[in-house]
Amino acid sequence: MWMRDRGKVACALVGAAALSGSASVSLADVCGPGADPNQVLLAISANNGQNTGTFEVTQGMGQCDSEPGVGEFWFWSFFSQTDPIVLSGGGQDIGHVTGLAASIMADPVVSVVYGVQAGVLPTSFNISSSASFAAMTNPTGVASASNTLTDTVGNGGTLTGGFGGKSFRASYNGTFVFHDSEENLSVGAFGSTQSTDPDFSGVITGSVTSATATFDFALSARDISGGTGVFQVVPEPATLGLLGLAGLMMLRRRTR
Ligand SMILES: [Ca+2]
Repeated sequence: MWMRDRGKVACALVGAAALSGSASVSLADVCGPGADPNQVLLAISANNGQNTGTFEVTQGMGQCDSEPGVGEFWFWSFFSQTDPIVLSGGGQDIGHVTGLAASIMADPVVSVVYGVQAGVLPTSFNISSSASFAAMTNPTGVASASNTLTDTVGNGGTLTGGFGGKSFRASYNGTFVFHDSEENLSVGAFGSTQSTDPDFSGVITGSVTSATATFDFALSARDISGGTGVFQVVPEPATLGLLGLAGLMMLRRRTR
């Protein structure tokens, strides 16, 4: 599972490098010498209508690293089917987390990966990762996500998005919505299904200083959902991105 996660991180890194040409935005708040180890960079909460359980990942729990041509990035991950993170509150076992990961890359890119199981009651989950960075003017946003629903009980299942029928949101500067995606899901007995909403990109007019990737959904009792969401904010000019992509393709050809 660790290797799979590393693969996802590597894919996102390559995507980021291709789109932006070069890593040009510093992650001073995330990986710089003044970064606060207590800063929460990833949070998950579960609510069953009676109680709420939360788990937070601070900067200090993860690692900063850098790779040539990509720049610096922070990441943290957890995967365990047998020993999940239990989200509890008010003496209740509200939901389980079997997988959770986040990475924040220069340029910047914010991504979250999750695997959760609802408790004995229908459970609402919120999983969110956020990063701030030096202001960018009129950048291009790229939102990409996918998630799944599996019924484990044999009574069918539903996943209902918390953003007006969508379960993933890419937002910036705190509360400004860039794009919502990933439709409501439903399955029959022991069924499994996956969201099909396409990726989305577009120019964000004005100054952008933070990016947030959030999943929010209600999940039927004891059922399972997993997903990946990525929000990239690519500095202009966009032509640099095309040149970067072309350069990467040429580099790949040369190395074959
Ligand atoms: Ca079910």
